[in-house]
Amino acid sequence: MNRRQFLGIGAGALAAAGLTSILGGERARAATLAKSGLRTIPTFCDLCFWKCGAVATLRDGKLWKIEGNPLDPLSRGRLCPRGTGGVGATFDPDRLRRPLLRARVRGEEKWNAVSWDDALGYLALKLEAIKAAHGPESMAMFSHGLGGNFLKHTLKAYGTTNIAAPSFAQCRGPRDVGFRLTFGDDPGSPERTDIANARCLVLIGSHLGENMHNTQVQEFAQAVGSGATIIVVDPRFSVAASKAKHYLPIRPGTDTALLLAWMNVLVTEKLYDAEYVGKYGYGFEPFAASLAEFTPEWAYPETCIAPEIIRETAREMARHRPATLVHPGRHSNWYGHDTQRSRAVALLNALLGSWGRRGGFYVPAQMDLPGYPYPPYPKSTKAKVDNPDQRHPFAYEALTTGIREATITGKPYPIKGWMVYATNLVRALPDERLTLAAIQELDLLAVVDVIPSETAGWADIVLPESTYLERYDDLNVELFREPFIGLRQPVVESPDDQKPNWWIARELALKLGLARYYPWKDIEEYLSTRLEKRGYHLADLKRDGIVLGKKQPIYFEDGAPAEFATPSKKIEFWSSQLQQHADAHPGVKGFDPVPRYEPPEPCPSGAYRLLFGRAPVHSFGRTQTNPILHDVMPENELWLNAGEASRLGLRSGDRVKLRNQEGIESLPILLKATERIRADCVFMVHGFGHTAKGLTRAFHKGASDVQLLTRIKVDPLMGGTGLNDNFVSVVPV
Ligand SMILES: Nc1nc2c(c(=O)[nH]1)N[C@H]1C(S)=C(S)[C@@H](COP(=O)(O)OP(=O)(O)OC[C@H]3O[C@@H](n4cnc5c(=O)[nH]c(N)nc54)[C@H](O)[C@@H]3O)O[C@H]1N2
Ligand SMILES: Nc1nc2c(c(=O)[nH]1)N[C@H]1C(S)=C(S)[C@@H](COP(=O)(O)OP(=O)(O)OC[C@H]3O[C@@H](n4cnc5c(=O)[nH]c(N)nc54)[C@H](O)[C@@H]3O)O[C@H]1N2
Ligand code: SF4
Ligand SMILES: [Mo]
Repeated sequence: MNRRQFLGIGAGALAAAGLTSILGGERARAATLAKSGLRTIPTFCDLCFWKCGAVATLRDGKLWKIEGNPLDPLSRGRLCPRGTGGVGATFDPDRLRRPLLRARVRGEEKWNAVSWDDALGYLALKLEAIKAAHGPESMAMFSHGLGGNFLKHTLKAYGTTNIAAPSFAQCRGPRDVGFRLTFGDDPGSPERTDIANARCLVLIGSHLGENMHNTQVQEFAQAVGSGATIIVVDPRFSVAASKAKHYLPIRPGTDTALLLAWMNVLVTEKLYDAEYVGKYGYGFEPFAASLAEFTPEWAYPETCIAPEIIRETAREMARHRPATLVHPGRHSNWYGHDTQRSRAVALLNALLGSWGRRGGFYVPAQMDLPGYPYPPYPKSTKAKVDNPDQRHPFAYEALTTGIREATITGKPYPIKGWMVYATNLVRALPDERLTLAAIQELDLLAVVDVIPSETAGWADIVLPESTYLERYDDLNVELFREPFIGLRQPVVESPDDQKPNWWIARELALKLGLARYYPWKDIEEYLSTRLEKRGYHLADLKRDGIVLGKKQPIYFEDGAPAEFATPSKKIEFWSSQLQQHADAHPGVKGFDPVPRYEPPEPCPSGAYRLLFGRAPVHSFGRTQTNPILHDVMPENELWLNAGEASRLGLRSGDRVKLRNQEGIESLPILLKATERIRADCVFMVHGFGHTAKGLTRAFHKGASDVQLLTRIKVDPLMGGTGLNDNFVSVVPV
């Protein structure tokens, strides 16, 4: 496949990367600092999943600050605001401090502190009981991020295959499936977007600058600085829109109509990259014919984007091709037919010839570092529970919401235990009511977290983890422009009785009689074993935080392999896989081999479509208690069009509540009356409105979008949960 693996060769590779001088400078700087009582320790950030290389500075043995590691290609020496505020996680007074067992009723948030031995002993007993009564598959695990690797290993060794993360069905799943159907590979994480070299960048609801994924934001600034044309499509005038030459305030949910019309212009005006399409394309002729009806005039009443603007922006994209990058987005679960929208984004890029080209999508590489040689996991006789009968045939990762459904219904077989690592399920999955209903069916809910989240509040057992600045984690073997390995290592000690995930996972395995799955004694031994296999040394990574591999050609024009892992081995303008599925299941909707437009549900009168997104200083619902980040943004606001606000007699600074289509009300939220949003929708930053009592700083500050997202549109192809068909009225408080 396209996942190119290379043997990186330490010093030689560094010289090739031109980084030896930075490396020397960094080592000299560390030596100078040491003389003045300052000590620097490299690691990588965990305030989100971008995993930026960082350097922490200790002053008199105490954690002082954290900055980017200049050697690291992701951060290039600079962290985003969240990463910089990361030190706050270590002295957050709301932190979990010791293992807790539920005192009485679930959800009451009353606990008894116990020893680790008792906590893990209890957990092991519960796991054994579930296995004995229902089989190990009835224990499910939810996990988000690298830190879950060891616990997943323990649970697989115990015998379950039901392991899921919200990053698929609630995040990038539709995008990845849409791109895989088209190019045979997905945009990846970190995305393989060559934003820095784009001459034209098209952002469709990718709100870079609010969405703070560091490398992308830095490259976005570079692209703006070098005069690239920016085209932003968003119902809200985002930060990115403020940098755009063309801002298209689209009617929410109509992006596929715009994409089809853009492609119609490129094809009818013969502006597409005919050579590229001829060389790599499959099924272009019928695809081109299918576009005929989707003229800019057809798209106008759907999108509210005038035909001349659609033509002008299409021509502008063509002028800069192949260095025109139509960003694939990331959180792509919007309206329930999102894989098809993402396929349209992929096809537009294919017409522009940007996949595999400079200024488009580069071809990433990864260091060849094998996993630890563990014994094979026990074989399960049961299929995974989340996607019975493959009803979503293109889901290639497990569906969190599928496991939740099986937990509620007991079908295809019962799920009796949840192990939850670093995901706040109650707030990450839409329709909180269903998550709580599922929890009622469990014999065991175990949560590993750093703060007493909403999900921890419902748990039978809560295990306090050391923060990322207090622990080792698994290695980050990144698939990126230049291959590299990053190390997370402890910078300070945990203040109380918190433990790192690897320790928890290993101790639990020992209690379950699974010692043979943990041949290593501690994490350093594990890391060394993996590294030494390819001639790297833990000591080098501890000193530099990173080892870089050899740069390889990353564009087709420079010799990167142009391979497409689709059935035709080409870029599929006409999807043979979707065709096959449609043929086998006549009458089943949504599997058209070329994207079709499905209009969104109309907005009821007097109501607004609820949209949500990110703020630069917060990550989801995980940073609101961080003292530093809380101070910068203590609560969220409701963006409402200024005209609508004045019609309702409301002004900025008023407190309002939102009431959704089912009458569910939010907590009070501050109003922001603004011209920066269309009149048919409202917007809020996700992650606020905490209701867990232990989150004292964040408790009842702002409102939660999740509580209002009770109508879910499921993507037939891959089971993603479209969340943008919820409508709210604004009620003064
Ligand atoms: N309504 C709505 N739902 C959404 C989204 C949205 O925008 N709106 N976004 C979706 C997207 S794109 C995603 S990716 C998912 C994200 O969903 P999640 O990954 O569930 O994100 P969080 O809600 O921040 O939950 C992370 C949890 O991990 C805990 N945590 C933080 N650091 C550590 C640590 O070091 N160790 C451990 N053990 N725990 C830690 C936090 O305290 C928090 O409880 O949510 C999805 N769901
Ligand atoms: N600061 C910060 N940065 C983050 C994160 C974080 O928690 N905090 N989380 C990271 C993660 S895991 C993810 S998945 C990404 C998510 O970030 P992105 O993938 O960039 O975007 P979304 O959250 O889906 O989209 C929000 C934007 O889409 C617009 N929008 C809503 N509906 C429509 C529509 O119908 N059409 C169009 N064209 N636009 C629409 C909204 O107005 C908003 O500007 O952010 C990442 N970066
Ligand atoms: S993007 Fe920001 S929060 Fe995420 S890893 Fe990088 S510095 Fe940390
Ligand atoms: Mo995400």
